[in-house]
Amino acid sequence: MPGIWHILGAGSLGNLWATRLARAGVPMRLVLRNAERLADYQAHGSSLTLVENGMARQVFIAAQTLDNPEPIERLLVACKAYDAEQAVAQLAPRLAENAEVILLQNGLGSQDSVAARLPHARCIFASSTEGAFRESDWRVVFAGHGYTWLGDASHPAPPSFLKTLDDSGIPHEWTPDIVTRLWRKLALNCAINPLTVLHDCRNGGLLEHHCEVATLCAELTVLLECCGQPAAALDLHSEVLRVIQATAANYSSMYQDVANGRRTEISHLLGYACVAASRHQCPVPHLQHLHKRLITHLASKGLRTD
Ligand code: NAD
Ligand code: KPL
Repeated sequence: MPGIWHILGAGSLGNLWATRLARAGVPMRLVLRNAERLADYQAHGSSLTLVENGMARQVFIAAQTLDNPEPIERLLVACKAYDAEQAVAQLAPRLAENAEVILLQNGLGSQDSVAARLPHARCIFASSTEGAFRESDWRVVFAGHGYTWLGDASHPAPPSFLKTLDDSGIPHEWTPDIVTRLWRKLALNCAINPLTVLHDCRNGGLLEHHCEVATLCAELTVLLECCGQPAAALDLHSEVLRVIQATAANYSSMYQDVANGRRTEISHLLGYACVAASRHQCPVPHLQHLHKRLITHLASKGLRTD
């Protein structure tokens, strides 16, 4: 069915995208995990609520389960990085030849795993600085305006759906350097997020741990260069300090996951960086030590360490 967007992952970011697209009249389906979840959605009036600048707006969106037979031409994957591959595998038989699959996951690793499962689809990677959280099921709060970069490292031509994003008011840019952007964001997240968890502080609290941040940035810079990502390494330390200052009052996403007893995306952030360092024989003792400390901390809270 040309033109229809299927949204897999009806969580914070998925619902932020779904409500804005639906508001602009874009035909779409939420793809829910099972019949129970679909029944719950229908009992809530088959609608999502978007809260933006304190104003709540209800948007009606059709939904279906993973095993619905409808073919999929365009799929937005908004699951966590650790769920993306398995969730997409469940939908793979429904994907049309040359379907477009947009991957919103943070960190690295999940995008390649998904792409390997879908050799006949066009996988488009995304990196977003927008912020959203779920106030309750089916109700999402637009918490931070930002930008989404999209790109396909193997095909530079932009897809036709960018016009739909314009019409839906989703700020975005098409970039051939999406992998560089994802590496840069991963490095920022590795320098900030684990330390906020271990020091139990807001991002601004890291200004009191200046030396630790500087040491991690120095190692991350060398790692990015070893991994063939020199552009992602440029002025990393200054950028990390800028982000710490600009988001001083915020709790990092990893801090919030831990505080709420949720699984973190550690394997696709710090874990991915440490594995890449071993593969390139790049010494990163402080990053490895940080990874071990974070794993110990997560385990002490009864949280998953992968
Ligand atoms: P979330 O946990 O709020 O939502 C994920 C949703 O996916 C959940 O509703 C979950 O039930 C669903 N899901 C998982 N497996 C599924 C399956 N097999 N079938 C159907 N549904 C399934 O997560 P989020 O905060 O929206 O984050 C999604 C991704 O976007 C993450 O990688 C995150 O790092 C990234 N991101 C989030 C934000 C944000 O502000 N929330 C900002 C930038 C990037
Ligand atoms: O992206 C972030 C996060 O919290 O995940 C920032 C604000 C950059 C901190 O690392």
